[in-house]
Amino acid sequence: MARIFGTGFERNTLDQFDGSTGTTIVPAEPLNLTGNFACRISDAYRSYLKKALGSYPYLYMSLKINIFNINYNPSIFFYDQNGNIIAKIIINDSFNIDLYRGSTLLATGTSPLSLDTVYQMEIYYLPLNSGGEFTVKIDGVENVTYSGDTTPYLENIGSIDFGSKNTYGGGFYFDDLIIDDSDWIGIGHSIISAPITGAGSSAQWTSSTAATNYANVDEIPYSDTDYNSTNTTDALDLYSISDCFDGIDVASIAGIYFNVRTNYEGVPTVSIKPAIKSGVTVGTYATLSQSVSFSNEQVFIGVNPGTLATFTTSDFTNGIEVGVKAVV
Ligand SMILES: [Ca+2]
Ligand SMILES: [Ca+2]
Repeated sequence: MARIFGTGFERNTLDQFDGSTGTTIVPAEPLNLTGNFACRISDAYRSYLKKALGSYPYLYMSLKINIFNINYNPSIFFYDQNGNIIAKIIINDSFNIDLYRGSTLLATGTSPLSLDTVYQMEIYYLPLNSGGEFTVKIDGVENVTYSGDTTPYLENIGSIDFGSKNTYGGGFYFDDLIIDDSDWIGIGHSIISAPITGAGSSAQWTSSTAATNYANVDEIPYSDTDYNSTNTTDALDLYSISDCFDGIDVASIAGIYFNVRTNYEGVPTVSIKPAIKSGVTVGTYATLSQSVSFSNEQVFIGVNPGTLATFTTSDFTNGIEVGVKAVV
């Protein structure tokens, strides 16, 4: 399992995406979606939300989708790394799922969807000129599949549009987006938030304000006007987080999508790693990329650094901490 990206929109921002028209964050609860927030792709023509990915030979994806208007045909577009449209999923006028290679219809599902209903849609897309595959499952059941030539251009996936900025449109809500480069996601996945709620056991970075460090990084959505900074090797900032599983029945925890906004000024001599403290152990993870302007970075962490096992709900009642460490 290798998670590429995941979001439940619980940060109340689209800063992890790469362009949009007609896309907003909306309350999740009235839509029977997860947590506090979900994403709405407008039903106006050419409404979309783009996620740039780089270049992947194939991808698996899962999202919860709730269609509210089919006028412009809710759609998901796949682009190669050169920006060519290589495939698309279209909810057609009969509410069935159409699979396209470029502009060529490949296959149509026979189990139509309904309006105002939450489905878990899983997608596998392998763009190859021969031997490719394009499959959509609904609630764990295969709805439509095609094998053969699945790309008119390159054999890689560079970005995905939810909705469309070319033809077609949106008209749907979605949530709990998971992108993986190794296997089907499986049904029953939800993404909830564990917001920063207080000081942790280390505060070695410098607050930009008179406030305690955690208060600079606990905003939902984020604010870049207050922040913590350091240029000192090994400086560790830790924050306590909410017991996000309190009152929620959870079978298992796949992992933590750890999100950090970073930038640099001057010439830094250190890099930043996400940190998790479990018991007395502080685990650090992949170095975050930084630039002169703030950007959002995400690291997926599947193993508790203290127990070296998958996370459990008791990790959160036992006071797990999150933060950042400066490293050379
Ligand atoms: Ca959500
Ligand atoms: Ca802030």
